[in-house]
Amino acid sequence: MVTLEQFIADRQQEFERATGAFSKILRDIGLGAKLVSFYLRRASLAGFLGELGLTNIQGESVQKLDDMANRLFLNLLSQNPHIAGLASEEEEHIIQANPAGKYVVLLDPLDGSSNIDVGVPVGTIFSIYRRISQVGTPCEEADFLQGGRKQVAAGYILYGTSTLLFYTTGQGVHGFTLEPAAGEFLLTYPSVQMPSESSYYSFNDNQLHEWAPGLQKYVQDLHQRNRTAAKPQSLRYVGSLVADFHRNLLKGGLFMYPGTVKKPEGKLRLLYEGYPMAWLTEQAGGKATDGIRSLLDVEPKKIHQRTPLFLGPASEINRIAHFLTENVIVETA
Ligand code: P6P
Repeated sequence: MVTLEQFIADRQQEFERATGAFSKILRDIGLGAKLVSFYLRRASLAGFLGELGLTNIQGESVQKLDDMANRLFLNLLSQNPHIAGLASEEEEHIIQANPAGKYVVLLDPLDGSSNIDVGVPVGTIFSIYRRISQVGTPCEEADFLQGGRKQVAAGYILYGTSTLLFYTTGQGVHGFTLEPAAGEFLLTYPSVQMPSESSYYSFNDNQLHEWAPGLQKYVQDLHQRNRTAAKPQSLRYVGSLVADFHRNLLKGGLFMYPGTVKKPEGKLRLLYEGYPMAWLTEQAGGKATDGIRSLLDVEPKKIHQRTPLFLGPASEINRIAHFLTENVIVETA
């Protein structure tokens, strides 16, 4: 049994000259995950479900559990001496932590929270950068807007049938399962690789008529391929990015949340949803784009910037790019 802390300690050289900073940051993320997991599983017993009665920067109604997870992670991480600042989906502005810290952390504290009331898995997503502003001074927005390829670590926690923590530092994707009896995350998924064949497709087609014509053709082509495929791909979409992504990471599948005519930038956030999931996808051998470009190369301009998001096996991602860039006529039977 290898604990998360031991695993990181054994691989310190992967992260920033073995300063121990990463292990301390991930330890605090792991502690936050254990506490959020505890409260989530008791939410309906403790009156934690439902809306807080506030609206966040995204214009969305804040669920009580969104607020709990946000405050819990921010309180924990802002006391970590290695963290200079934080950004959160639930906070309009960046949050100053420790000027002597060398890293900044971005969070989606509780992703998919509208699913909690119906018992569907939800998650936390994190992304870590080494700051570029002067150590010893307050962090700056530029520290958070370095671009996806400058991440030094990224990962997610899935609060599902078990509590899982998956992360990468650029040396593959590694997964851990919380053992409640020990209160430890134990290594259960070393060096994860996404299957090259797609078994699932995950997208909400309620705005299909507003998607780019090439993407509508891709969907037609997908259904057409299923008619003759030995193993047709199945639709699996629970509406929690972390849950949908995690299944597709392990089993092979496409997740996409495209833009529409009215909202070309789509719904999901670039910095604390797109970039971390894109890096994990690439590290697991998959491909991540905005439909055309590698998502990690999409330039960040604002903390809460949205982006179309396509994550999956290269076979499907390349097909999507082909349909989006060619006027492909799909043979309809
Ligand atoms: P829709 C949850 O609200 C979320 O931010 C992601 O976790 C999820 O992938 C997406 O939105 C679901 O959006 O429009 O299909 O409900």
